[in-house]
Amino acid sequence: MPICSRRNIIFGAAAMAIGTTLPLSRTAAQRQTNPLKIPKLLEGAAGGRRIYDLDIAAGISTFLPNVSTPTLGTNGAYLGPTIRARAGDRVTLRVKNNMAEPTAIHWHGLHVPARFDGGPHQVIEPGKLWGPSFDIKQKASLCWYHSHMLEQTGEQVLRGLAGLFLIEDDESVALRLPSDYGIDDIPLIIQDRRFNADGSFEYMSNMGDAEVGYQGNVILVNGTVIPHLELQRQRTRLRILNGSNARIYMLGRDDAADLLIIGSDGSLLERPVYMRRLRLGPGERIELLVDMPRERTVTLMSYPVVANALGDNNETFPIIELRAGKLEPPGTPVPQELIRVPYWDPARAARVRKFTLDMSTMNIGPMPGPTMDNSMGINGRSMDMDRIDERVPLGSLEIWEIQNRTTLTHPFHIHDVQFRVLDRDGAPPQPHEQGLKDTVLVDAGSRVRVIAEFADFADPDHPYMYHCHNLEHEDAGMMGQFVVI
Ligand SMILES: [Cu+2]
Repeated sequence: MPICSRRNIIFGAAAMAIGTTLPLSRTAAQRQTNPLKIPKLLEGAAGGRRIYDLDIAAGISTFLPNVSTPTLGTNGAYLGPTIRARAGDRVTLRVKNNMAEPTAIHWHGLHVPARFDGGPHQVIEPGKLWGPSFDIKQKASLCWYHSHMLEQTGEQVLRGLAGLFLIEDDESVALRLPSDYGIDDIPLIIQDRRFNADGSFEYMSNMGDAEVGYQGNVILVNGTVIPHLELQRQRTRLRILNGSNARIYMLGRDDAADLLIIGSDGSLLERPVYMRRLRLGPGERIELLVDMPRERTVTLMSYPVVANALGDNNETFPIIELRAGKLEPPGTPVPQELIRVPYWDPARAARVRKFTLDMSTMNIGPMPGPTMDNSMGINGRSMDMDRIDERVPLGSLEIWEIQNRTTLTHPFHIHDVQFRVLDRDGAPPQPHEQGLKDTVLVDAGSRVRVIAEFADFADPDHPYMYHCHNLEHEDAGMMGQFVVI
């Protein structure tokens, strides 16, 4: 499939549908902001086993004034509650599928047995209940859950099947970071959407969706269009998930201040780092602290991504406005030491496992793959539910080397483990990428090495996935399966 120039066409069509001319940026007439919606917090029953009830159903949501949008949601019309648990907890998730279609719900970032991982093999048929039970055995982290239905992940996530999964541990609690959920501990699920004239989400209506991945022209944060947040405490923690199907954001503040970053996907950082701009790919998470001086407004923005890959996000637009009134200053300074991030010596790795990301239309050089029956694949092969691609010995420490042979940037995600990024084309990872991670951006033509230990859960019959977290790429076959044996 050739690449066509479609951005203007699409923006024009969508603009007509929602009655604006420049949806991503905001004109003076669109200064009207909406209070940020906060997903409900689910903590399960206290003591013993924590039980979380998740009811998935179709619903109707209102994102734009007087426009009804058919959506999917968990315990509500769109997105789902924030699940919170603590390391050491035994949890049971009772996932009921009240939709007319099958789904699968994956615990992204969680270290759990493969049969409870919620990948494409754990289908929940309509009307059925799925009840995985497992122990939380990992560090404090900002995880999430979302549809992982084979070839329908992009569409089901787009329609609303996603939510956050927060994990705390003794270390994170002792740091006394802001943790009053919805008060000074604020989730931000950033997504982009396009709307049809009838109010439904527009999806897969052009070649760009299928090749580059879905790019919307309206930003939603927790399902809120043009949101603002009235800060209640001067020091506020923002837990940010890029829950978009394919859009990469370059986050930054609209004032001169740096972002104060304290956490990545799977852990806190060793110490806070300050960065002017931070690139966040689909599936990646970041934790920020905002220490807002009194009576000011700061806007968290997305700025142009400068990686020179096709489909890069080159626009400048607001994500959310943060407003501070008269607030009490925090009584304590920001801790300068956070945690020890696990370190694995690359010299001890049992092997280097190599992966190439391939697209039939956008590869640099020839396509060597034997069975790329679909337009995208890994190591020349498209996803096949009946084929185990990799067998990883239980307890082994491995380096996974991901080579991107295409002209697009891909977010690479590995189930089961939290890894450390060793290097990107030989250079150390960015400061905000130096905590534990499960998803990493691999730039066009570049190579990323990560290191992980496959310490638990041997099971020859149930595979874990590794895949591109650009959901349109995943659905088109850029995914593979590994078992721990
Ligand atoms: Cu991809």
